[in-house]
Amino acid sequence: MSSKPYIYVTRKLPEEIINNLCTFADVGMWEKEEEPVPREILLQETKKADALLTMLSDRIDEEIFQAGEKLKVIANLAVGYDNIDIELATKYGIAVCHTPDVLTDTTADLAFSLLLMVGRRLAESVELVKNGEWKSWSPLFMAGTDIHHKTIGIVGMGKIGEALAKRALGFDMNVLYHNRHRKMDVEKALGVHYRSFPDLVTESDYVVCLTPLTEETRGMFTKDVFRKMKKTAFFINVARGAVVIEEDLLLALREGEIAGAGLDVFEKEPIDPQHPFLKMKNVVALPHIGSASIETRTAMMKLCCRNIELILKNEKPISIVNEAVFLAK
Ligand code: 8YV
Repeated sequence: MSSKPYIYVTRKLPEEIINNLCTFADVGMWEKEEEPVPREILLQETKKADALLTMLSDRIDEEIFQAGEKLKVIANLAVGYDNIDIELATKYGIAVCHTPDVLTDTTADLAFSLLLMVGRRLAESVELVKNGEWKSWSPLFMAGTDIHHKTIGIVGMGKIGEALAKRALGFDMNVLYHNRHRKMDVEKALGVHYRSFPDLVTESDYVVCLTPLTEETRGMFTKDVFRKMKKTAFFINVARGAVVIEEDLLLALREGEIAGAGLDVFEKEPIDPQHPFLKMKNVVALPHIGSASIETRTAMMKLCCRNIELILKNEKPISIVNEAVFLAK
């Protein structure tokens, strides 16, 4: 039997990444690129594993912690970790690592792209030309809404929020934000303005949700919130689908309470191809690609590997969620 630790990777990753893990561990991997690992296999592999490299689609709960008798670390390929029961992981003494920082700019780029897409009706315009429906010109043909001099309201002023604010300022937008804790240093450095959540949604032309999914934020965008928004305003979500009551958003879009939505995330992913969102002209839907650039996904994978390596060597990891576990050792 090998004396090396065993790492199980729950989705097919590039050879270069796996080779790097193989320098210090034995590695098992779910070989399918587009299908999540079946639960029974994940449980079986966890029994042998010192470390798991997981995806957002893997539910990591008590059953996993109980199966993982040798399990020391779970490295999640995402900055978010709402798929993992952190409190229990901590109780079981299992370190949970994630991938902040390396995806900040890429995710902010995507959020701002969605804003441009919905405001200037870009997806609709591309579709129209491709379908041979560009027949004439009229003064208001495909006229959208300006971006410059409009107000963006950022809900969740973490690192991605700050990076988005910089992009918005570069487009001459007025930037409002809401966050659990007011950030005077960011206000001073960037010239952005704090608002209560109700004031932010009332004043903004583009409301962008960047907040992590927690028990506090689950379902925070309700019909009352959409009703407070301007009828000309857009809602953009690059956080998690479950921060929104999707039925309420659908109703707000149908009844003209808001002008449109740009959604990178959904309560159920992949979204059902029959979902009513996908039939609406004023909805731009993306397949959860916030951090999906080759450079960033590579950096995220490398960060997961490095965190695993450090934890297995009993050294301080770069990005741990439940630091108490590491400090307790
Ligand atoms: C990813 C994300 O696009 O990091 C997160 O929390 O939601 C995104 O970066 C993706 O889910 C990678 O796992």
